[in-house]
Amino acid sequence: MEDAITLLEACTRPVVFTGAGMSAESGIATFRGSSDSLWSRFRPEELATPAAFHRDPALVWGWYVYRMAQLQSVQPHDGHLALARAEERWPGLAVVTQNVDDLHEKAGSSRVLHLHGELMELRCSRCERPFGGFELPDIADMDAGQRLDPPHCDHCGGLIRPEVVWFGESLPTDVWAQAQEAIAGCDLLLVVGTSGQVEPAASLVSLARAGGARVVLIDPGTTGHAAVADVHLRGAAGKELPRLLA
Ligand code: BV8
Ligand code: ZN
Repeated sequence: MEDAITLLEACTRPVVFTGAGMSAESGIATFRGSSDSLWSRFRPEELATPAAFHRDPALVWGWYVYRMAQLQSVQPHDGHLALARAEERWPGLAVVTQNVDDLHEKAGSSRVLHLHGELMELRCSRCERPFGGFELPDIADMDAGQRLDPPHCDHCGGLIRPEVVWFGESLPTDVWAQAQEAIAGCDLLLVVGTSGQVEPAASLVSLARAGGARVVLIDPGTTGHAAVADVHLRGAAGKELPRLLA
């Protein structure tokens, strides 16, 4: 731990890079690994793709409504709060996240870059107009596999979808450019809770290394990123971040 603390104390331009493991202790299942993971019931290719939505909109929309409803009942944990407080030490601290939940914002982080979009933002799948006013059901009345017909756009009648990046879709160009710029210029990348299996997000760690940054990894498991980390804190985000950033 002291190595990681020494590295943090020496850095002036850190950036944080988070994945689904960052939300695990708030009660949101990770994508891979854990038994109750979101993917254990459904494979990513089945749900998080344009083809899946086209083939079975009710299954895909029902899964996202379940995840949106779940988000209403979860809170950021001490790790999110520690990252938000770290802005006092590093004003403008960028949190580059693969997560589509709003837990970093709820904890108070003010510069969050969502590489894979945001679950609570809805838009028309045809004319791309933003869609507001969707009445979320209570999570208690739902089950993860429930099928629900998506609403229709009141402008063109297209099906409404979440503003998330599906497999095979490009990342939002402005967010991707900002993330690359922040990470290429950082002197320490704090990588928290990502298996490093999804591209191009995972390539950001090598981008940091290429820019000469040190890499501190927080993950109870081993991941591809462990091979390039200067320090690997093998613990949970909710425990390690408050200790590291105290
Ligand atoms: C793109 C939003 C190109 C949706 C997500 C074939 C066809 C098409 C593309 C591809 C292909 N083959 C490969 C690709 C590229 C593809 C890809 O990478 N596929 C993978 C599966 C091989 N990527 C894409 O398609 C991307 N787009 O390439 O576009 C293109 C270019 C030009 C023009 C057109 C297209 C888009 C990828 C984005 C997909 N969307 N999410 C939704 O959420 O429903 S990805 C999804 O996985 C989430 O965003 C998630 O964050 C992300 C990555 O997973 P992780 O965050 O790493 O989470 P995971 O569960 O895997 O790991 C959790 C980790 O936490 C573990 O290490 C665990 O040990 C740890 N942990 C657990 N508990 C804790 C913890 N750590 C700390 N504390 C704890 N308590
Ligand atoms: Zn429309």
